Amino acid sequence: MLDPDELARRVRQGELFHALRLLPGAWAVLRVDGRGFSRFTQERFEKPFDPVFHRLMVRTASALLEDFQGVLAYTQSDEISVLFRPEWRLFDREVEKLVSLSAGLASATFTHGAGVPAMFDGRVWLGADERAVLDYFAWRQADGTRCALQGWCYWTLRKEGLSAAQATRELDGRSTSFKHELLFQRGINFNDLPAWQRRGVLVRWERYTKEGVDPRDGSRTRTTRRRLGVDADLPMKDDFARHLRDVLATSPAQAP
Ligand SMILES: Nc1nc2c(ncn2[C@@H]2O[C@H](COP(=O)(O)OP(=O)(O)OP(=O)(O)O)[C@@H](O)[C@H]2O)c(=O)[nH]1
Ligand SMILES: [Mg+2]
Repeated sequence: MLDPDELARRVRQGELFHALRLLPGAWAVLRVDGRGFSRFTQERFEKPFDPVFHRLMVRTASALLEDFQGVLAYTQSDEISVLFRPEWRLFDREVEKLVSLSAGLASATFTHGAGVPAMFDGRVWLGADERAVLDYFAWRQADGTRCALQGWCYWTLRKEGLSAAQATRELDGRSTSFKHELLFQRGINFNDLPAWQRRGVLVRWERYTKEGVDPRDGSRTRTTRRRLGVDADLPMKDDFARHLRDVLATSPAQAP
């Protein structure tokens, strides 16, 4: 019979990924993405975009930001990116914990709100400096804009009676201006659609002043607290980067 300590030592060697940690001093983003949401949303939500679905995503992003104490969260379509500063130390920066817990919390929050089981995957991104962070979010926003245009064209054609294959073929390899024109011909100006659909939204911390009464002497008190706020009308490209820089520079630290 093997000594129990020896057994544990030997078996633990199989926990190969447990030692993996986020690189010290690096910025990190946890990104979760709805699993198979093309099919999941098909019967349940309006296409291409549904404000009810979007509200569930914002609620899920808020839960992640609050629970993991990130700086900000950005959501577009069925994905959420939560940003953490280099000095962030939760869960000892263990990758397995962060990826599994973020996917778990996202799945639980969304499922609770939707009332039907939904699953998210999770992954982690590392960046050396603020420049890399801005590039990351520029990339996710550009992806969101591209998919929003594609989604609007696809579902407009489907609603006209085209099959999935026909609509896909019609749009295959087409330029951005072709897609804008396709919508315009049908009375839809892509640039006038709600910003949350085209540019995604940001959830971030904001300061507010709480008024109260001191129970000891009845005097009025004012304390500064922080709460989550949503930027639902985001700018794009360089202006989005400027906005993110402002948020990073002014974001209130965790309340004592
Ligand atoms: N109906 C509806 N669908 C949405 C909405 N927002 C996002 N989606 C859909 O969510 C899907 C997200 O795309 P992906 O993440 O690439 O595809 P997926 O099917 O989730 O596949 P995996 O992420 O690889 O598991 C797209 O099909 C979007 O159309 C919405 O508001 N309404
Ligand atoms: Mg998905």
